[in-house]
Amino acid sequence: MIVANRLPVDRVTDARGRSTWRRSPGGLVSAIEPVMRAHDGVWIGWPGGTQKFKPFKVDGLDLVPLAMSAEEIEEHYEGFSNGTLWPLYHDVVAKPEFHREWWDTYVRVNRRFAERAAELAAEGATVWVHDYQLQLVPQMLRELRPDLRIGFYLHIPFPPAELFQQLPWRRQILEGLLGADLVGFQLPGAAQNFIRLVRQRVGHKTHRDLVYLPDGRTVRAAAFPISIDAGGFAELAASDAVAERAAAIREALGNPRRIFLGIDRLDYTKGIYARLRAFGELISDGALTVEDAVFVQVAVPSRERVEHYRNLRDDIERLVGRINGDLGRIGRPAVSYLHTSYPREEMAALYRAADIMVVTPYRDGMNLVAKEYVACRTDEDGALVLSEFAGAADELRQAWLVNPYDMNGMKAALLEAYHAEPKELSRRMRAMRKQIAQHDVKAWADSFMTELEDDAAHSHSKTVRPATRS
Ligand code: GDG
Repeated sequence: MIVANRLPVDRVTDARGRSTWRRSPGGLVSAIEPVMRAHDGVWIGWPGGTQKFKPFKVDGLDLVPLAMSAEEIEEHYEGFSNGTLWPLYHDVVAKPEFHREWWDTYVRVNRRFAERAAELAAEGATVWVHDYQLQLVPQMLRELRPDLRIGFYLHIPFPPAELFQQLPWRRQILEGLLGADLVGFQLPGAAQNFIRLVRQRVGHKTHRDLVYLPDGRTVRAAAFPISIDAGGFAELAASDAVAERAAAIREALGNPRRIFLGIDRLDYTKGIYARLRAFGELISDGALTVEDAVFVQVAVPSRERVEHYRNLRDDIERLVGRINGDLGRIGRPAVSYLHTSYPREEMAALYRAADIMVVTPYRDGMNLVAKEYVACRTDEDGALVLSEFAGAADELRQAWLVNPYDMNGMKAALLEAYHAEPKELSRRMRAMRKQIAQHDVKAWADSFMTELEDDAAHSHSKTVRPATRS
C-alpha cells in the first residue's frame, strides 16, 4: 500500500465537457507501479480539490481518494506543509510560519490518512508512506495496526538540528517518523541529522543508522537517492518526433550558438531569480551577446494560492522584463520565459535542444530535472551547471558545480560551460550518463522495498543491542 499526499492522477475535462482521470506524468508512479501490481497494491491519496470520490481504478491501479475540505487544503497543505515545513526543511530560504491552527489541522489530516490505511491494509501488509505532508502517519498507523511493515520516504531535505529545533512540534514529528521500520532520505547527511535529533530530542539510544526504542523495536534511517526512468527518457529523446521538435525549437529561437535552459517549478528554493541575473550580467558585461546565446526559462506554475509564491512570480517576471528591455533586440530576447507546464515529449525536446542546462537551487532534496537532462543527452554532449546544494550533486560530480549564492562563481561556470570543448563535454557527460543508467528509479524502488521487507523480517533477531543500552 502506498500512502502519499496526492493520488497519481489528475482530473481532466475533455472537449465534450466530460471529466475523467488521467495518470499524472512522473517517474515515481512508473517506479512504484510494478511493485503495486505484483502485490495487488492500493494507493491512498488526495485527488486534489474538495470533491469526494469513491475508490476507482485507472490503468489497473487501485486508487483510494481521500477528500480534503477547503479549510484542510488551506491549513494542512498550503499552511503547515508548504508554509511551515517546506521552508524549514529547505535551509529556511524563506521564513517558516508557525501557527497552532495549522498544526492542529496537520494532525487531523494525518490521522485520517492513517485511519483509512489501517482500515484497508491486509494482515501483515507493507505500507510505504511518502513525504513531508504525512510525517505523523507512521506512528498513528502503527498504533492502529502493529502487524504492518511500515516504510517512510522523505523526498525533500531533512534539516540539521540547528534549524529543525525551531519547530514547536519537533518532538511529535520525530516520534511520528519513528513509527516506521525504515525511514528513507535522499542523502546520508539527512539520515544522520534525523538520528542525531532522535538521540538529542527524544532521548532514544542510537547506533550508526539504527534507533533502539524502549519497546524493543528498532528503526533504521538511511539514504536512498531517488532517480528517474533513465531508459525511458533516453528512448523518448532519441525518437524522430523529439529530434524534429528539438530542431524546430532551435530554429524558432533564431539558431543561436548556444541555448541555456532552466526548467523548475516556480519555487523560491530553485534559485531562478539569481541564475537569470547571472545570465543578464554576462550579456551586459559583453561576455555573451543575444545573437549567440539565449536563456530559455520554463517556470512551471506551483502553489499559486500561497502569497510567497505569487510575490516570487512577480519578482522573476519583473527581472525578465528588465533584462529583455535593457539587453534584447527585435526578435532576439535575452530570456525566453514560459510560465506553463508541458507534456513529457516537449520536455524531452527542450532537454535535447539545450546546450547548457542550468540547475541552481539554494537547496533541493534531489532535483530530477538535472538527471532527466543527462538521460536525454544520448549523443553524450551538452553541459550541466548544477548547484552544490541539490542532492543530485552527490552523484553528478562531473557537472559544473556552483554555489548559487556566489554570483561571480555562477557567472564563471556559465561561461566555462559555454566555451567548453566537445571533448570535455563528452568526457563529463559520459560519466554522468553511466551513473544514472546504473542508478535508475527502478533500482531506487527495489532497494527501498527490499530493505524494508528484509528489515521487518529481521527486526527482532538481527539487531544486537549496543553494550551501552541499559
Ligand atoms: C521534489 C523535491 C526531488 C516539471 N515540469 C514539468 C514536468 N516536470 C517534472 C520534471 C521532474 C519533476 O516534475 C520535478 O522534479 P524535481 O526533482 O526537479 O523537483 P520537485 O518538484 O521540487 O520535487 C526534489 C523530487 O521531489 C523527487 O523526490 O528530486 O528535490 O523537491 O520529473 O520533469 N513534467 C512535465 N511537464 C512539465 O511542465 N511533464
